[in-house]
Amino acid sequence: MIVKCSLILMCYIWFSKILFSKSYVLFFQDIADIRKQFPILAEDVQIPEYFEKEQFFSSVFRISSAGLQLWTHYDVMDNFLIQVTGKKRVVLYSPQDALYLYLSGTKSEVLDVDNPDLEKYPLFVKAKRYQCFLEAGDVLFIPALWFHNVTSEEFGVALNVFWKHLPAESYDKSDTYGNKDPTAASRAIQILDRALKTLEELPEEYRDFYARRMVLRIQEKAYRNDYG
Ligand SMILES: O=C(O)CCC(=O)C(=O)O
Repeated sequence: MIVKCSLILMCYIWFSKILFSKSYVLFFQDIADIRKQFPILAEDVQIPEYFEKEQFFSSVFRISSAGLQLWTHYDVMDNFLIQVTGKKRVVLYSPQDALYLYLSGTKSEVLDVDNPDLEKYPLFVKAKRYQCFLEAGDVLFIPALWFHNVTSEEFGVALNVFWKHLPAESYDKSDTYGNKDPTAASRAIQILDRALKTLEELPEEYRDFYARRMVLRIQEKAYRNDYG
C-alpha cells in the first residue's frame, strides 16, 4: 500500500514537473531516453543494473489510457517493462510459437487474442498463451523475440528499458525503436525472397517440391534441437 501510494505520488510529481517544464517537446527521430527527453525526471529514473552501461539502448516513457491495447509484436532486444502506476495485462507467446501467430513483419495479424477468428487463423489455438498482470511497482522482463500483447486496464504510466544483449554490430544502426531485425536476419530474409523468386521459374509441381525441400533444409540446419 505504501509502495503504491508513493508510486502514485511520484507519478503526480512527474506530471507536474513535465507540465511546468518545456521537456514535453519530444524529438521523435531520437532514440527514446527518458533521462534526455525529460531531463526534469532524470534523477527519478534509476536504470536497473542488470547490464553494462554500453549495452543500454533506450528507455521509453509510456502513458496509457484505460483500454489501450498494443498489438502482439516482438522486439529484438531484451526489455524491462516497469509499471509506475496503473494496471496492465500482458499476454506473451514464445518465439517457438511464431508459426501459429500469422506474422506480418514484427506483428501478429491476430488482433483479438481473446476471441480470435479461428476460421481465418486456425493455427492460433496452438500458440501457448502466458498471461500476467502488472501493477504499480512491478517489473516484467520481456526477453527479445518473445511476443507480447499489452492492454492497459486503467490509466497508467510505465517505462521500458531496452538493452543490447547481442554484440553491438549485430543491430541495425537505423533502429530507433529496438524492433528492427538484426542485420544478419534481414539479409537472410532478403536472400530467401530472392530464392523464392527463383523458384517461380519452375512449373508449379516442381516449385512445390523444391520449396518443401528448402523447408526441410532450413529445419535441419537452422532450427534449435531443444525446441521440439
Ligand atoms: O506497455 C505498453 O503499453 C507496451 C509495452 C511494450 O510493447 C514493450 O514493453 O515492448
